[in-house]
This record gives sequence, structure tokens and C-alpha cells, in this order.
Amino acid sequence: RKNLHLLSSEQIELAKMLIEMGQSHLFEHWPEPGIDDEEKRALFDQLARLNSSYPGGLKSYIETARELLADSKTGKNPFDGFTPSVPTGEALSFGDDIFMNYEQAGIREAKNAAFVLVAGGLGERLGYNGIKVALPAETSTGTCFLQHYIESILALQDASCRLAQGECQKEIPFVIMTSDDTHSRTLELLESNFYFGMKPTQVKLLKQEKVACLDDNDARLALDPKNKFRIQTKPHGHGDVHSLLYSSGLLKIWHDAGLKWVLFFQDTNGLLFKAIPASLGVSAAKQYHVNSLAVPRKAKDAIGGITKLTHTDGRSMVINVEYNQLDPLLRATGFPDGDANCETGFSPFQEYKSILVVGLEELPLLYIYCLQGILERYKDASKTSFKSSTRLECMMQDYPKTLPPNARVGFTVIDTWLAYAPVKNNPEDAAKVPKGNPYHSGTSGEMAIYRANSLILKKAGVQVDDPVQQVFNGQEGCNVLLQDLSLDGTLIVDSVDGAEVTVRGSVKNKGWMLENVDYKDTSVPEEIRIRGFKINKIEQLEKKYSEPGKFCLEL
Ligand code: UGB
Repeated sequence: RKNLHLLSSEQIELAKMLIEMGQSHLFEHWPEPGIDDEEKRALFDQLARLNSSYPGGLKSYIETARELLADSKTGKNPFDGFTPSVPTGEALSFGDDIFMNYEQAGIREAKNAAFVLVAGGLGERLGYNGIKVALPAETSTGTCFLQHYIESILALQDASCRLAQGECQKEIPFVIMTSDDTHSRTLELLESNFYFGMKPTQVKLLKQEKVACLDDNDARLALDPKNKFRIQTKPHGHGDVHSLLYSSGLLKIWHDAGLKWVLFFQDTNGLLFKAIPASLGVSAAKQYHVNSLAVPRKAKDAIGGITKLTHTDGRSMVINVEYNQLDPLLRATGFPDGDANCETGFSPFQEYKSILVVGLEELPLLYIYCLQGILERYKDASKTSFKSSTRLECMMQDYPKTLPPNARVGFTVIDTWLAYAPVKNNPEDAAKVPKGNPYHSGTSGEMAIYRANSLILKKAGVQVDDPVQQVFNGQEGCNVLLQDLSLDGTLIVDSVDGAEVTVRGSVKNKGWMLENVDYKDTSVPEEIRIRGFKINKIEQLEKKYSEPGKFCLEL
């Protein structure tokens, strides 16, 4: 009370609300007026920010947390009354007629889509000091993930407009969700590279805010252990993207402009644009309100599966169910073998892979928000105290939980080699991954791109040598030498838009080789170290075509 004169009238109201909500411990240690006054004001500035950035304010945050913590303490079964079944979806096989038709339909539809990259995560598991979207997706060209994503969206925009066969001025909107950890460095990367060829007005950055941490089952806000005049905060999860698109007004703008789809994707998957057009085509053909990209999943793999849940009261939803919940749920509801492989050798419950196509038409925009969960780890079975402070979290893929029962929610299964190779793990952890499981490292992410390119070329009739096995950073990879009917070595044909070059003959040179690099060798740049190899460009034949036109290159 003695310190009230330090606060504005709005801050006094906030203080009253917090005391009523059982948060007086935030101020109990305050010294007499005149001591640490600036720090006291700074705490209230932070509380005001936390209050305004959360829908419903801190009161709603604390109430929701209390409910979820009470459910967790009593061990409430989130699936009570629900029966699981295999939802309907579309399994595609790369390059066949069905795939090509969906891909074509998706390219046509791309001009009606907005693309959203969730890039607020710092990537602690990767241990990289920069932002993940600045990492090269592959080191032969050095193209970073953000550049690759932007160039892919621009290529889709061009192709989509060409298919529209008329005047087409549409620019595909591109949104990047950032956080305090990534915002300024993402903006800097864009600005210093002239937005990689995209118009700056086409790109929007939306920053997610962190949320307050909680100390106990009464949802008492946690003070920062390093500063008793600050609340400890942690990220709220990738699900923030839905409420940010809603509160920024972008969803309404897109809806009013006639856009039909919003395509969400993650920060370090160099393959995803090989799978996006076909997934979009499936959404358009089936008029899905939500379509998740999935890859085949082996039964009991420690990763969630896409499941249809039908409640006794008639409600149903298609949702990702975590692996530790899926097997017991199946066993408890009449599937004695639990999560088991079917005749394909895979589980009928597919693996959700962070690409979501959401339909904008027809959907009541009010539904664009996300449910939250809580990630608490208790110290012991009494479930009275946590190992470390917790907070509410929300996930992008939980969005279908908020939809009405008649929503059409499906999925598209695409081969892993074509669709999914994220960069999440550091070299040491990746090398410890049990054989046969994916490394999800810088090394495997880059190799997957070369492998997919080779397999696509093969499908198009090009003869490509079998992969050569090598070990980098303790992980096996493929050093692939492309040998077109005429190529043994490296040939670079660099042509401007509008130049069509036909290459004939044969090329043989020393080419490019992969050389091992020790990830502990700090004289090598970090982005090279994490993949365990560098490309030694020994010899290459390079031809440039800087004018549009038709050319024939005889070698
Ligand atoms: N992200 C944010 O933008 N903000 C945040 O607060 C947190 C993350 P991770 P994880 O398919 O790969 C997800 O850390 O935990 C961004 C799915 O939940 O890579 O491994 C972040 O920048 C899981 O079901 O995710 O798991 C990144 O772009 C599975 O599908 C993205 O969110 C898995 O991804 C994902 O963050 C996957």
C-alpha cells in the first residue's frame, strides 16, 4: 500500500485484480518507498504487457491454468467418452497420375493461398547460435531456409498465374511468426538481402509474446529467480500463430480479398515445397477445412498419430494424438493389439508433420484460436510441486479441436523422402539416435535434399548412380554424384528467366567432393560444423546465359 503512489491508476487496477487472484506474493517483498522504485515500476510495465498480450488478460490466463492444473492433478482422462478410429485421408505416391493431378490443382490454387511460416522457436536442441531460418538448407549453393522458402513461394506464384491464363496480378501473402528470440535477426536477414526478391509489402512479421510462468497448482505467477522484480516468462508455443493472424486482422483481410487457403509450415524443412502443391491440390479437391500433411508412421513409434475421435454425445474431431496416449486409448476401446502395423507394414494412424492447410471460405472466423494445454512436471507423486516453473502452451495442430463437428478435416500422406527432413538435433545427439531412426540434423537435412532431387530426376528418366555411403558427424549419409547420360563431374548451367538451354554431349571433370569436417573444430564456421562436411569445389564447367532465348549447349 505504501508504494501505491508509484503506480498509474490503470496499474493500481491491475494490482487489485492480481491480489484478488491470489498473487499478492508478487509484492510482499517490496521494500519501503524510495528503495528500488524503478524496479517496481518496471515490474508493473511487464505485468501490463503480459496482461494486454494475452486474450482475456492475466485473469483469464490464471483461471485457465488453474482449471488445467486441477484436471492434471486429479488425472482427468482427456479422452473420456471418445472412441478412436482411422480418419479418411489421401495417400499419394510421388509421380503417378493421381499425384500429378493433385500437384497441378495445387499450383492452380496457390494464387488463392497465403503462406505462414512459424519461426519463433530458438532451436535449443540444435544448439545453433543464429536463427534457424538463416542456416543454409544445403551448402552446394548456400541457399538459406528463408531464401529457399521465399523463392519457392515466388515460383508458385508465377506458375499459378501462368496456369490462370489471363491477366493475373496476384501476390501471395507471406507471414512470418517471430518471437523476442528471433524477431530482429529475421528482419535483418530479410532487409540485408532485399527480401530475397519478394516485395517487402508482401511480407509481414507477427511477433508472438512470451507468457508468465507458474510456480504451483494455484497458478501463482513465478518471479524470475535472477530478479525478484520480474515475472519469469517462457514461449507459449507455435499455436500462437492462429490468434495472432486473427488479432492482426490479416485473416479478415485475406477472407475479404477472396483468398481460400492459409498454409502453415515450419522453419527448417528443406523438402516441404516438394509436397506442398499436391497437399494444396487435395485440400481443393476435397474442400477440406483442415488438411494436415502426414508421413507413414510405424506402429508404436514415439511420435503422435492422426486419429478420428468420436464422443458418445455425437461430437467428433480429427486430431494428432500423442503416442503415449494413442496405444492405451486403442486398447481401452476395443483394439486388443493397440497401435499395430497393418498390411502395408505401417500403422493406419499417420504421422502429422507440421504442414497445415486451413480453408478460409465458409469457416466462421471466430473459430480461429487455439486450445491450450499445460506442460507440468511434478516433483513427486503427490503432484503438489513442479520440477521447474510451468506455463500454458498451445500447438498449431490443435486448431481442429475448435471447429464445429461438421468441419471436413482430413490429411494427405506423402513419402517421407519427399516431404520431411527437419533440422532439429545437434551433431552429438543426432549421432546417438538408434540406427534406423531419423537423425533430423543439419547433416541429414542436407543429404535428404540431394537424395530427393536424385530420386525425382530418376523418376523423370535420368540415369543417376546409386548413392555412395559416407559417415559425417557419426551419421550415415549419401554422397550422391549425378551422372546424367552425359555428366560425370560438375556442370553448372546458369540461365536468366526466359532462357531455354538444351544440353547435349558429355562432360567429365573432377567435380565437387564432400570432405569431412570435425564439429568440434571451431576454426570452421558453425553452420558448416553442424553438418560434419564441406563441399570442396575442385573442378566444374560453368556456362552462363544472361539473355532470354533458346540455346543449345553441345559439350
Ligand atoms: N515455434 C514457434 O514459432 N514458436 C514457439 O513458441 C515454438 C515453436 P519445433 P516440435 O513435424 O517436426 C512440432 O520445436 O516440438 C516454431 C509438432 O508439435 O521444431 O519438435 C518453430 O520455430 C510435432 O507434432 O517442434 O514439434 C518451428 O518452426 C511434430 O509434428 C515449429 O514451431 C513436429 O513439430 C516447430 O517447432 C514436426
